[in-house]
Amino acid sequence: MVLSNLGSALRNSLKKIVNKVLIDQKAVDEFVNEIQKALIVADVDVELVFNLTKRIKDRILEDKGFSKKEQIIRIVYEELVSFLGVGGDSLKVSKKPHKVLLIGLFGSGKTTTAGKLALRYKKKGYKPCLLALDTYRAAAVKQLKQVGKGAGVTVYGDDKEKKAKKVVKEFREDYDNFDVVIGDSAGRDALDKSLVKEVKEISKEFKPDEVLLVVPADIGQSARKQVEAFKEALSINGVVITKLDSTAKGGGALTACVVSGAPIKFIGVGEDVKDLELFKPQRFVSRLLGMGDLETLLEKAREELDEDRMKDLGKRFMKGKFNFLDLYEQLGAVNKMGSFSKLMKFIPGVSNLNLPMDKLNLQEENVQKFRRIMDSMNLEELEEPKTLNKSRIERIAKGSGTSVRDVRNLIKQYNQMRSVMKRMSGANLKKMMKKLGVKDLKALEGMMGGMQ
Ligand SMILES: Nc1nc2c(ncn2[C@@H]2O[C@H](COP(=O)(O)OP(=O)(O)O)[C@@H](O)[C@H]2O)c(=O)[nH]1
Ligand SMILES: [Mg+2]
Repeated sequence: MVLSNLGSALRNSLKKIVNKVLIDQKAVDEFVNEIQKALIVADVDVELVFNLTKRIKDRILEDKGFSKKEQIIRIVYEELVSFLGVGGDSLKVSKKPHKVLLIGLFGSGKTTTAGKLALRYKKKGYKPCLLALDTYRAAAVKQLKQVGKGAGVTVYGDDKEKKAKKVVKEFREDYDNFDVVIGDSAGRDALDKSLVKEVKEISKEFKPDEVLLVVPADIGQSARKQVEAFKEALSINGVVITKLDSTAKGGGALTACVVSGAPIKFIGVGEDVKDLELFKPQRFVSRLLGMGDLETLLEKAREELDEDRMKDLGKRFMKGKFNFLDLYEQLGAVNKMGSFSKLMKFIPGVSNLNLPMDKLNLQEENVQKFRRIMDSMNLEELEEPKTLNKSRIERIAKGSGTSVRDVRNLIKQYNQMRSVMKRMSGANLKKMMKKLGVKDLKALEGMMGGMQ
């Protein structure tokens, strides 16, 4: 798996924040720190990392919505995609033959990529061939012939010829019959004068439609200098980054290429002739983050709690303006979330108070009973608890298999909750909680009647 360490670090951080009930400044800071670390470990330039994570953080904090979890994933996805540039176009052959020249240093993966690229064209229905322009190393022609065999394409090469431009001439009539010709040139240990001269000579004779620079991912960030040097000396149309499967530094190589201004067209993801991908930032990032996986996670979170609805409910609760229908829903959410304290965190204002929320747990038993009682109420009673008179209470007790005392208990608690919430409403909340102090939380629990 390409960049598997980076991918799993990013996925873990996203999962962690998505699973949080409350996404506050601290959670965002922690999340952003983790992302920074993961990118730096993947060899991405520190300054680039800070710029990227600052954008991510600002956007997350800007977003005041309660559907923040979706937003966070979307923001991280979008920022990473734009971080990785535009990517490559799908394979096109504008004229026959379409000529591609691969250049790069020794061992960068030119020959391997030539075979992979030929196979891609072939699979698209084109007729490609390979041209051995590496006259520098003795075994180069033989290697390309082997690669060509693996891809099932014709290879032209002359291991007696020492001048690459002459090889171009020698086989022109042959390769002219193909849809695509891919030239595999020689490398050097570094970009020196002789390499620049050779590539220029080849280009003059071959007249490539596309010059692709092949860069191995294991050089990490230093890909930037390499790409810039090649760009300055020669004209290139794009970059192929190879060996992304076998290094943890791929993040550095990818981002360094983007910064150098050369689009990444393909990525090599293995030694096999099939292991070449068109580089599409969207696809790349969504796989890196495991978007399908995250979607499932989000769905689950959404199922558990519709945050917008809870926020609205929370507000009405705080004003003491809620009826049994709201209470019913609230209790349902308590059930799903496991505790009243988790739920309280969604009520605006409460989350900032740093209360020992675990003390405010509603007992499962009571929740079930209250819900059963409310199940036996009719809509009028649910909407307007004031209409509950003696005979209605008796009917409800019977219908729900509870006692009159239980029903009265629910009504009592409902009224107490309402009056507590009313008193705590709006701006008074903070003041009041301060006055109560954490020590007096018991008093609050008492007021809430049996919530403990
Ligand atoms: N794991 C991995 N190895 C690669 C990839 N591309 C090339 N290689 C290996 O890198 C080495 C050098 O490749 P080669 O094509 O000969 O490089 P050249 O000197 O630029 O022509 C070979 O051992 C290839 O198998 C890739 O995407 N993944
Ligand atoms: Mg080679």
